[in-house]
Amino acid sequence: MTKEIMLNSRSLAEISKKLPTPTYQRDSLKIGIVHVGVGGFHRAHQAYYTHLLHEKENAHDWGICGIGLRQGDQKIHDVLQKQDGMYTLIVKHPDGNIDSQVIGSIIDFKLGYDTPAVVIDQMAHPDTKIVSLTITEGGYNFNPATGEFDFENADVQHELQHPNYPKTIYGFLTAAIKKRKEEGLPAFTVMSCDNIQHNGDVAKKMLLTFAQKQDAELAAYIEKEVSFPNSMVDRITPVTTQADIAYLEQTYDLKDEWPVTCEPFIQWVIEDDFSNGRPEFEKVGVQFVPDVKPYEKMKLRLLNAGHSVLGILGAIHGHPTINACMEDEVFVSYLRAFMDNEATPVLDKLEGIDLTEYKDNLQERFANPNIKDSVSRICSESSAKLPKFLIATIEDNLANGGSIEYATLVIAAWCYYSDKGVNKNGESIEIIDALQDQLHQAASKTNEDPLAFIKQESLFGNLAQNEKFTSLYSDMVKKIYADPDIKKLMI
Ligand code: CS2
Repeated sequence: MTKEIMLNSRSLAEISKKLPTPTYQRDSLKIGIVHVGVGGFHRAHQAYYTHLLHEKENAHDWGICGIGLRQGDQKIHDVLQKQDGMYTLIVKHPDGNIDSQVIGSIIDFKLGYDTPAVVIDQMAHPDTKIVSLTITEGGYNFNPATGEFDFENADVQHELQHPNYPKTIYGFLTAAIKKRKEEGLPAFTVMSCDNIQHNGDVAKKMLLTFAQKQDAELAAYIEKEVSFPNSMVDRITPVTTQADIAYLEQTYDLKDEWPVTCEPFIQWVIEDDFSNGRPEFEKVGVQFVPDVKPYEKMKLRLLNAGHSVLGILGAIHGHPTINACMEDEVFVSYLRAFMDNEATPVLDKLEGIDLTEYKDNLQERFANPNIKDSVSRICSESSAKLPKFLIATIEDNLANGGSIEYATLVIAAWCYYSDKGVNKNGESIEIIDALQDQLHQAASKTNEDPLAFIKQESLFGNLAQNEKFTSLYSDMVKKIYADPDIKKLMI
């Protein structure tokens, strides 16, 4: 048996005989980007674009330091420490081809949950120019229905009292910005890379609201000095499986404890608004635009909402993956009808984008048989996703007199899913949601009150008062509870 090669700096020369590895001098990179939330998506997207830039030219001001703020980040920290920040990106094409390469743009990793000063110091370091975020929709700490900052969060309460021991992103950002200000260093840019409409504006509003409670003078400084560009980010990145790890071992004798797999498609559209300089990402395909909002809306309301439509309905039917849904004609037609009849009519005008082509392309991406994106990943944290991805479309259509039936079935199915936790065959569904208990409690009252689930105002606003919606919804809920064979309701 050939000897396994561990992925780290010492074995790079040997690995480079088998697959592409960084050709730039990693040890001369400075940390210009401090990135919070080093999940698969960051590693397949921003860290990949940054790697491409390093490959292309000398961009040594722009190494990345990964940051984990939660205890759950220990594992990625340990793996990346062991692998000197490197990992393999496995790009899976629809025709079965696979390209793998070693990515080198992450050069350090720091954990903030029990040593916050280490992270604050890194953010406040003179070389740091950008703090970027993929902290997921839930990490922004706003009430989905009102859009207002949630001061009831216990971690927020803690950090307001102990500003040197922050717990959420807001406590870390204010501590670091304050330190930079005191030391006379220019403010960094806060660059949100999450699937939230107006992600930069939301990050700004939340940070300012928090800072105002903590230190009004600092809040005024942030408002004046810190930039928050909005961006649209896109690359489907399923959860890494043991099979992906085994693939690298079998194909390249390479031992990588946490590679990332993704689709070939990649897109990043961002506003050119940076407080303290930026990498020349346009050289590697990133689009800089004056106003990213219409692009974000298009992506969230078609791709992310389309995913949720397939995910929730697929979970109840018993399809394990998104590509399995796309092998099912009923699901394909349903998805297209939702996109054409409900999502598209309420999008903003976009110069130069052919929406038909965009939707055709989405269908091809979802159908990629090698991506095998699990419906459980797609359905995870639906309580943070659906208000923005799907419920917003229902609200827009109610206001415009448009169709709501395709999206409403998904909400009714989400109620059944949250209540029963099983698919139509009675097999249990893995549900991952921070609000799972609340969702389950509300949904389980459906028999007594068919509207119980949608009366959760923090998710549904006042939809429970809209007669057009409630009559359609209660009819659908009754039908699903009577017979959960969801496909019968999709035809
Ligand atoms: C997915 C996204 O779970 C979800 O919300 O729709 O993770 C999606 O794969 C990415 O946004 C693609 O860019």
